[in-house]
Amino acid sequence: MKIAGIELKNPTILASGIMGTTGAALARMSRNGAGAVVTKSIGPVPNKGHNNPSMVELECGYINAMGLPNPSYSGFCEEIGIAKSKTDAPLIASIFGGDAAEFTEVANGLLSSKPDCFELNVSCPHAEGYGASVGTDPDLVHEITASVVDAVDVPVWVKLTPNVTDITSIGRAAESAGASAVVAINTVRGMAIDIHSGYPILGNRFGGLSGPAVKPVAVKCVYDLYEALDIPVIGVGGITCPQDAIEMILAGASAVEIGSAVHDDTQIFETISKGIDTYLQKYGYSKTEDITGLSHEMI
Ligand code: RRO
Repeated sequence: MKIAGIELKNPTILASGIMGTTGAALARMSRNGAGAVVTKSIGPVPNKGHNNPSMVELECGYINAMGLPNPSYSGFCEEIGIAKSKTDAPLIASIFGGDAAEFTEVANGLLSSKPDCFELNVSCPHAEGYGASVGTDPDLVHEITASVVDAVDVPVWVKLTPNVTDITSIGRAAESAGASAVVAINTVRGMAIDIHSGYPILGNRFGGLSGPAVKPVAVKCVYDLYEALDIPVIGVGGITCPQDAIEMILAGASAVEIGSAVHDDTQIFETISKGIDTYLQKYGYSKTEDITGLSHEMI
């Protein structure tokens, strides 16, 4: 299936996160059935990230403040090369920066490793100067997206933050700047406190919530973006089983990304793509596109 400029093996994609930190891990996820894989976000300079604990499991999902750890674009090119040599699944490079010039520098710096697509991370909820502070400003999102689209000859997707009043205004900014798709959502800003010590549990004190708790937030964002935009929406947030993926597709997703659930089951891509096929057959549809956004007709 061709979506937003790339040929996916199936509609399940590894979301950006720690499973995308090395070429070997990316290749393993693709061997486990991912239709495409997204790298951990790569920035302009090497960064060791926030202090531990940086990721903690809660009852309802995970909370993290990894703090954008990465070896910079020059350090990561080799990992992309390794991933690409071990698999034929499309590789999507997630990148971040503080402004259009930095995003474009990172994209240009990765071009020699030939990623199939770029995903612009303008949405990390706990990154000073990066992330959500960038992705809540439609003018900045437009400028960043336009600059990267102009610099590269592969599709550019933009990953949006739910930590805004109106996600569609940010989606429209990305679309009008030439994005091939928007990806919704990055994590929801949150916090957890240890009641015995009184300390916030994350080294950074607050962070981004993912997993089942955020699924209804993601479904609403995908639903609204599908209504507002003409480019594909990639749905991500709390998908743990085929039913969750189907719900996201009915809301308007052309494909889904899976992040937190991979930590519990690295075979989840195959389970979910087979489950989607079973659902399509049961209700007499031939492809995922036939049910994308179907819930919008139910009025
Ligand atoms: O590295 C992180 O702390 C991180 C990133 Br870049 C992101 O986009 N979302 C998130 O929850 N954590």
